[in-house]
Amino acid sequence: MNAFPQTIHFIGTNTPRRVEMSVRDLEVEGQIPADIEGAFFRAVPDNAHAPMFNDDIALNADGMIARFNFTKGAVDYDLRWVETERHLAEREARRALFGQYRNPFTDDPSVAGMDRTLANTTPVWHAGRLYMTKEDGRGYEVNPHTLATVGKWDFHGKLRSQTFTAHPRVDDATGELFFFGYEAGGLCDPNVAYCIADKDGNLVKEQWFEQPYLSTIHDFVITEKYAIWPIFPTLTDLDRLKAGGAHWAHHPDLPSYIGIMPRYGDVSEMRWIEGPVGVSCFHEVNAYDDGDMVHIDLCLSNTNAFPFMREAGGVHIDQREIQGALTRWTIDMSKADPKIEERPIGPPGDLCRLADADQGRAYNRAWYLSMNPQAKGPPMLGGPVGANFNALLRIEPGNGRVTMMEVPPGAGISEPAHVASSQPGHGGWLLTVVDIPNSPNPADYSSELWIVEADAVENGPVAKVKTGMAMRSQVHGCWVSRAKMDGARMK
Ligand code: V55
Ligand code: FE
Repeated sequence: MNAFPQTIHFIGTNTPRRVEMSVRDLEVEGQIPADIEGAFFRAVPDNAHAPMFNDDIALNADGMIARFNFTKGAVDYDLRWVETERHLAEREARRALFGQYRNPFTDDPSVAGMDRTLANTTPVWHAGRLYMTKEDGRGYEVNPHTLATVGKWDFHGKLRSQTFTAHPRVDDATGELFFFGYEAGGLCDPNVAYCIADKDGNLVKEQWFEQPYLSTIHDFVITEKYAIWPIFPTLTDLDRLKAGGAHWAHHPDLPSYIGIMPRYGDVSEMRWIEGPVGVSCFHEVNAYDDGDMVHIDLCLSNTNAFPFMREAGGVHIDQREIQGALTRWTIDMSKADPKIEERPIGPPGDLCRLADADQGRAYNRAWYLSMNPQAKGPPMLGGPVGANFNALLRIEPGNGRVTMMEVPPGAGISEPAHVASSQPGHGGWLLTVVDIPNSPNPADYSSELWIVEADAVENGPVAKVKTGMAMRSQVHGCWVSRAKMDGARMK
């Protein structure tokens, strides 16, 4: 049997597509700006096989890596499976062998002990190498030219952590990669590995610390002085996993925390600051320090945005009832007992992006996705939470100025990538895939790549790449300039 369940995880933009491809010279409407020379890599999880369990979720789909390659105004498209150990074992067996999301106790006995990571969340570029990452395992190196899988990356045998976050941070000024891995010692291990790789990709520091509870640490932030882990009460539990239960359950009665330490310091300097109860966040926009004050900007909501993580914790609220805001947390590090001061700085939303040069520094603009309050009709189904965003926002966090790009009725929009401009004073460009419905059938839509002026999102796209296809939902993406592609370690 190889039939897919008809749940939210397999319909709309989650409809299994499962096709590797290479297409040259996609149809382009309008003019591609000359600055856009390079590759837009995207993680688009898809299902090589029907799942073992009918209640499977979109986060449990095999990693695929997509690339829009822009050269001289033309755009080519390539899409390949990430050939993880798991993907290859299932390809050989011609069926799913791995069971529930991040629960090895539900696997076929034939794969006991095998690495379960799917490398399906974020393409990461650092020091001339491309990785596909998922927070439950190490990254897989991928050849950026051929998209062939090279293998699991352990920093030339130096990395101890068994996991690598899907949200490392690169300091654009120093070229260093700051990253972490939680459950670093294996399933349900409370240890978090905090690591730094230098601009050449050498692992120069790895230290482990314990988190206060077994939370999902999806993202973190750096400033010029600090490394900061905001953590939220969505927790795992070994006994629940052994009983065949969910990896994550949200705990509405527990507090959030911030772990903060000097970014080049020792983990013994970590300070834990208690935050609001029951809240949730998957992505931070940015953080920066200003004297003793540290500002952390987060896509915060009053409960977990994933229905299956809420339900596993007994939280039953409709997706449309979730409240949130782009939120600034400020702490005064000169205090013996710093408190979090909280204020909203923008509408609710997620999938935030920043110009590379603004990472960890005071900044005056960022972009993220939201629900347009004026949009008529239901959103495009699909994506990790089951409904896609339908508005792209540009925010000036200093003054709260917000501008919005709308999409056609019923369309969905995916996380943009920012491309810097070579012209001084020009804010660059955003690339974002928009899925536009063709009929009431949720699987019937056309995916277009829109090119938008980053400082004038309200004007809509200056060019559209018409793929002629319905593409599976993206999670995250990254832009790699032609100069970086030319400097890749792999040829
Ligand atoms: C996220 C995505 C994941 C995952 C955990 O976007 C969290 C959040 C695509 O996989 O495993
Ligand atoms: Fe993420």
